[in-house]
Amino acid sequence: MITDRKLLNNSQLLFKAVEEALKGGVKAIQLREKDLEIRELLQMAYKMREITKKYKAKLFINDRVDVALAVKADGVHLGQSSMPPSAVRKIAGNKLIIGASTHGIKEALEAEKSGADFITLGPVYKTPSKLKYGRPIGSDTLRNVKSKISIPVFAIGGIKEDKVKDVRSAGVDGIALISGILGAKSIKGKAEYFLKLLG
Ligand code: TZP
Repeated sequence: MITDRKLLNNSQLLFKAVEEALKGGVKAIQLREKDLEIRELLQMAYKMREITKKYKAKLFINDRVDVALAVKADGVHLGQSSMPPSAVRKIAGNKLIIGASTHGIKEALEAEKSGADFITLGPVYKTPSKLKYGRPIGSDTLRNVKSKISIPVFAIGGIKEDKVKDVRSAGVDGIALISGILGAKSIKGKAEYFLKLLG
């Protein structure tokens, strides 16, 4: 699950929501609050580290390698304008798992070549935030990328319960969600349901 505190009313509610998701079995949290100033982001990251530890879940920090290292996160998740995986590896060695956001086969191949440990690929479907994340790529692109790279691929973007079957049949290794879980009335219940569907 990826965070977006703007879907909740404040940061305290986000911490609660994350804890609910972890109770429901979510295995990893990516702290993605791109507009926060660094001090505030760091504070949130320390707190997220505490919560994820309690549930033995992984913590990823979006973009900021320095914050990821400072709070001893499990990994960092890089965007297309972040430092490339190869440069992050020079700083972090094997202290961080490196994820990379990709939107198609070209970026996926580049991320793998640059040393990413896994990629997210999407948006697969229309997302609530419409075109902010680019045009939906569809599940055929997932299938194509899976057949051409060997690092794990996580589908992202517009994934709701009714899409799980489609992305699974494309052979992806997992799914990454924001609103699918964070927008739910019962966050714990929704997380449990997604995990059941994933089998
Ligand atoms: N990258 C590609 S789509 C997306 C990101 C961060 C947003 C996913 O949000 P949602 O609510 O799960 O569609």
